[in-house]
Amino acid sequence: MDSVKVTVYSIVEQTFVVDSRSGLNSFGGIGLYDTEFHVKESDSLIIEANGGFYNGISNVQDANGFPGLADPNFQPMLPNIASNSLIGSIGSSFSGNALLDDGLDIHPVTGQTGSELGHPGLYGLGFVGTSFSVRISSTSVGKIYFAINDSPLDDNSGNITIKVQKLIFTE
Ligand SMILES: [Ca+2]
Repeated sequence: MDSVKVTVYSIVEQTFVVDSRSGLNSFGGIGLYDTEFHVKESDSLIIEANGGFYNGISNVQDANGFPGLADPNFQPMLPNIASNSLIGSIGSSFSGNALLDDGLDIHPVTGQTGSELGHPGLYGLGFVGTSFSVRISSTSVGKIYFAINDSPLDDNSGNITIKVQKLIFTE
């Protein structure tokens, strides 16, 4: 008799309203947004972000931010990632624990990768944007933090609504 492999998982879902001033104090922010949402090895993490905000100069349509790097005079937390985008990490250190999508991050309008746009990493390590997914590895477990990759942050207004799901596999 043939055996059938069945994958069983449960879903934990939570929604966060993240202030567009979220980010390190040294960038004018009110602090990183601490979700208190934990992930462990082999969980699948799925993030969807909705809404835009005002960055002090112009409206940012959505969490993908602007398709380019920031003005060198206003370097955000992750200068090689799209400015005004939603960024994330597991743990509060973005330098060591920035989230990396396991899909091919592409420009939301043109479909080009960061490399094709001449900015390797533009949609890479740390970039969450409007849509993100990853299977958690043993080296990245803990709490999820968010920030907006803008500088300064203190002239921003508005919130982004972020739905975070984890799929917990039980075999
Ligand atoms: Ca700003």
